[in-house]
Amino acid sequence: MIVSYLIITLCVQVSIAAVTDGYKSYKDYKIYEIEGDMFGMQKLMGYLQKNYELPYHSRRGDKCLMLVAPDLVPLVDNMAKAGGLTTKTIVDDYSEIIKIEKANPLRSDGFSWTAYYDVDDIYGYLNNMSKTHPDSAQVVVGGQTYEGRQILGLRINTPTRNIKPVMFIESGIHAREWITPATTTYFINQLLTSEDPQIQNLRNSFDWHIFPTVNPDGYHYSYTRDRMWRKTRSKSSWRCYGADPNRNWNYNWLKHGASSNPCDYQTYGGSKPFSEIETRSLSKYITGLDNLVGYVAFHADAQMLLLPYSDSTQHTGNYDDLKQIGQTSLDYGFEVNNEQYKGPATAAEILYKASGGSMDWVRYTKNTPLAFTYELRGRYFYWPPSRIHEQGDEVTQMMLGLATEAAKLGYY
Ligand code: 0X9
Ligand code: ZN
Repeated sequence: MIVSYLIITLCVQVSIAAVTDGYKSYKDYKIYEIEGDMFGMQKLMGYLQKNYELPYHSRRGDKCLMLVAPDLVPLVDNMAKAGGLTTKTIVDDYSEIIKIEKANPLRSDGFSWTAYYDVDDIYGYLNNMSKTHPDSAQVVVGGQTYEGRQILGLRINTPTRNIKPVMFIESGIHAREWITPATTTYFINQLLTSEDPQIQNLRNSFDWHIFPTVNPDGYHYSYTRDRMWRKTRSKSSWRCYGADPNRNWNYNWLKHGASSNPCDYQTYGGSKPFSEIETRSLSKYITGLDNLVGYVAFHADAQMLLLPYSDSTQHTGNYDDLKQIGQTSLDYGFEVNNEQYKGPATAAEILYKASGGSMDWVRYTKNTPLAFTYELRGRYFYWPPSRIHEQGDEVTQMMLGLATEAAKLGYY
């Protein structure tokens, strides 16, 4: 009784300390790298997850990265010591990282790839591109959001007599994965302005439907209120908000790696499949696409290429082809920055089991042959704005590799 009272008091104090004027500054929050005994690690993580809201934690191999509130530091230090674990401070004050990301938000010459922008600026960029390339690019509405926004994308379909295969790109479904909308607009820019004949050929080969931010409410909230926000912004209970839009699709909903607790900060699957207007409306848009040959989702930051199905280690249908196409895609990407991605493999094989995701629903309901999820690079969702172009070039080449190998195997 006394212990739980203390825990509740501590939790309340943690949230009060961190939020000023509705903006969560993450002042003095630390990124800890915790290493050591597996049993001790499980105990520590289990305890923290049960009793506190951890805004971020990620496990890679035997190391764990965690964002620790200043009030929690003594507790984590003590528990780690008792469990035979070592802790190392990677970032002393996470608010400094957020400041770097927000520096120089709008350049006088308009949109760029040396800064991160809020939704309206991203949408402004899409509108500009449709105006400057009226014959080939058109703004499309993929769906609606809880807060009344539209999910806007750019359809790039250069005029030809033939009907082209459709390639869909979904980005930013997780609000805090900022590198994904930035990389996606970079890719759009490459498709529309590159003088490289291979990229021009890539542009002309498909009817592209590209959505840089399919969770714009969440992204705006992450941009203006809470950098670590991942979900949508619907009201899910009397005091909690949002569902994980990559756990809300109607395929094996809530079976693996999803929470049924509306207050879960990370993976609440929603009250029912497609409870979120974002996933519901976007799924209708996708249902209406004839000739959908490819569905590509961009996430961050596990540096992997994932294949369907995310909650299974079984190899489905054209798995061998997907593996070959995915490997070529990664090889093309590697040429740019010598960066190695894990996979291609299912999430269940190399990350964790997760049901209710978009790629799996699309693959299952539309039997879309080319279905991929790219986990881009970064750490604790941070990627320096001055280096967005690195991942932009990498992804452009990855898409070229994907298309090249898929063509070789006769997919279009
Ligand atoms: O958990 C996720 O949704 C993805 N990882 S992330 O760290 N970006 O949150 C993995 C997605 C795997 N794909 C599907 N579940 N469809
Ligand atoms: Zn994600």
